[in-house]
Parts: sequence; structure tokens; C-alpha cells
Amino acid sequence: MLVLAEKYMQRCFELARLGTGSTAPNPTVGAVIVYQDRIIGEGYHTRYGHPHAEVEAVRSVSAEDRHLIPRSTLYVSLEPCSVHGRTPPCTDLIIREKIPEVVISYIDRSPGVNGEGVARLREHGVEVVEGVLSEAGKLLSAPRNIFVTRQRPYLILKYAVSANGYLGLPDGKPFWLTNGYSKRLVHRWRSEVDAIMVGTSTALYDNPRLNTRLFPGSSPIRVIPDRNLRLPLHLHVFDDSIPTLIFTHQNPPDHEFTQTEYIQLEPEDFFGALLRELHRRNIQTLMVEGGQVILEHFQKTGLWDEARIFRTPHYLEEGLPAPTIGHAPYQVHRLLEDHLEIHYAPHLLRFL
Ligand code: AOF
Ligand code: ZN
Repeated sequence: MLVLAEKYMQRCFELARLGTGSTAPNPTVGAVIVYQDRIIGEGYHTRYGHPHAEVEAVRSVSAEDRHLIPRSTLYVSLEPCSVHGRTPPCTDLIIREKIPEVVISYIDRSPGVNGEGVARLREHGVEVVEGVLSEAGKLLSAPRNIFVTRQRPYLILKYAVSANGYLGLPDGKPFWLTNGYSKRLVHRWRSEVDAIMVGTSTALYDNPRLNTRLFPGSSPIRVIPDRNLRLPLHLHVFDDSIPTLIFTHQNPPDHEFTQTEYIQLEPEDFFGALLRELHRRNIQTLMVEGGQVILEHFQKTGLWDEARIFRTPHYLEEGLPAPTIGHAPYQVHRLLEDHLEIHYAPHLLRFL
């Protein structure tokens, strides 16, 4: 029985992932409706403001199978919502459709839900099973849950290190460490996050484009801290081709950009204020791609949720030391000679 529940929950996760990159600030959610070991409906949350996974799953049931809904089980990767947001509550739909049993993986920490969805279903006689594949379910919904509980984006640190532990060469001389497969994967990640950030020195020395080119998908918003307006406007990040936020202490200069915006912040708690502003703008996931100063800042202050580290075979004579993550990776993938380590911050793994 549990094996079946896990099989259907895996399907929910697969469906949920199809929404990656377009649901912010909502979570990615997948749902399936099962009657006697047969999927009669399935769906996922496709875009912010669009119907929830449960609604899509109910809608997908064929006319012949509709009468089976009151004898079926609904599997859903996240606790069904019990609030009126941009769409009506899914708990009402479940009760109205007389679905007798709901199996969920993890709780929705959003205000007004956070266990209320489960409680409401139980009050109406729906049998609720919680915690199926809860570790994977927690990680799947972590971007939304971090966004609502910590009032900041889910923060992904991404970097590559040499075989002897260096991030790159000193003095900002660019050196490419990863192979082509790893590079393409990074572009896929760019298509999946809401925003991407590099520090001032990386924007200056590497002159990156910070867009999605090697994988089909949209480019994230660029976020560049430039406290003292040191960056010359001929850099690629000022090409005004995609929305770009420049955070500074200084008075914003006069400009004719249409997609590039300056945001002035007080020097105290600069990055805290930057993250709060991104939260205010519904940026749910932020990937930090370097360089050393900014990565170390987030690692030291514990303001990170996930680290994606490429370990490469190159040996550098000298270089900038990489941040120390300090515990074993959660997963390791091989990309030819590169090894990709995925780490989750202790606060994500602690209460599994
Ligand atoms: C679900 N299933 O597929 C999603 C949920 O503003 P709204 O109407 O989109 O609702 C926001 C709430 O719904 C909030 O709690 C968010 O976490 C949750 N998203 N809930 O039952 C779904 N996407
Ligand atoms: Zn819902």
C-alpha cells in the first residue's frame, strides 16, 4: 500500500517539476487522482494565477470516469490550500467533489494554510495521510516555504572549484573551469530561477551576459550590487535586454534604460535589504553565481539554502579560496570529468 502511495507521489513530483520557473511566488505542485490503482486524472500548477494542481487534476478526468471521483484517492505533493488567493481554496473543491481520501507529502507553510488545509479536510470527514516521501516533498516545496517563512528568496549558491579548491584566479582574471555539459546545465538552471546575481567584481572582470542561451527557456531577472556605481555602462549586464536591478548606496544616475532599474539602499544591512526588496517583488528563487566575496558573504551569514558546486579536474597554481560548506553533499552527479555536488543548508534538512 505504502509502495503504491510512493509511486503516485513520485508522479506528483514529476508533474510539479513541469511548472518549475513559472509559478513564482507560488509553489510547484503536482496532483494525481487514482481509482483502484489506475490514474484517472492528473495535473500541475502551470503558472502563477492559473488553476492549482488539484483543480487541473479534477478537470482532466474524462466524462466516463467522473462518477469514480467520490471513490478515488487524491495524491498531491503539497498540502491543499485553504485560503482564497487568486483562486478559490482547493479544500473546498475536494469537499465538493466528495473525494474521500487525500495523500500529501509536505505542509504548505503559507499564512492561512500551514496545517489548516489538512485540518479543514479532516473536519469534513476526508481521510488525510501526511508525509509520504516527505523529504523529497519538503525539498520540492522549499522555495515557497522559505519565501513565506523567511521573507526572502530561496537562495542557491552556484560555483566551480579547481582540484585544489580554488574558485578562480586572483585579480579577477577569468578562467573557465567546467566543461560544456556543466555549462549547459547552468543555463538550464537559469531558465528555472526567477533571478540571478553576481557581485560587482564578477560583473566587472568576467563581463557576463547572465542570460539563458544554451538551453531553451526564459532568462531570469539580473540582480547586480554596485554600491558605489563602479561599473561602466558598456558591460553586458547594462545591455537593457532583460529586466536588471542595480542595487546601490549612491543616488541613481540619469539614464534612458527601459528595463534596467536602480534601487538605492542604506549601507547598513545592504544584502538583507536587497533580499527583502526581491521578496517584495515576488522573486522566489535567486541563484548567486559568484564571485568569491559575495558567495562567502552568504555562506558565512547562513543566508543560503542550496549550494550547487562543480568539482573540476583543473589545477590552479594560485587562486581565490572557495567557501567552505563543511558537510557531506546530499547528492553527487557526474558530468564527464566534472562532479556536481548538491548541498542543502542544515535548516532545510534538520526537521525531516
Ligand atoms: C495548492 N495547489 O497547485 C498551488 C497551491 O493565490 P493563489 O490562489 O494561487 O493561492 C495561493 C496559495 O495556494 C498559497 O498558499 C500557495 O502556497 C498555494 N499554492 N496550493 O493547493 C497548488 N500552487
Ligand atoms: Zn490550492
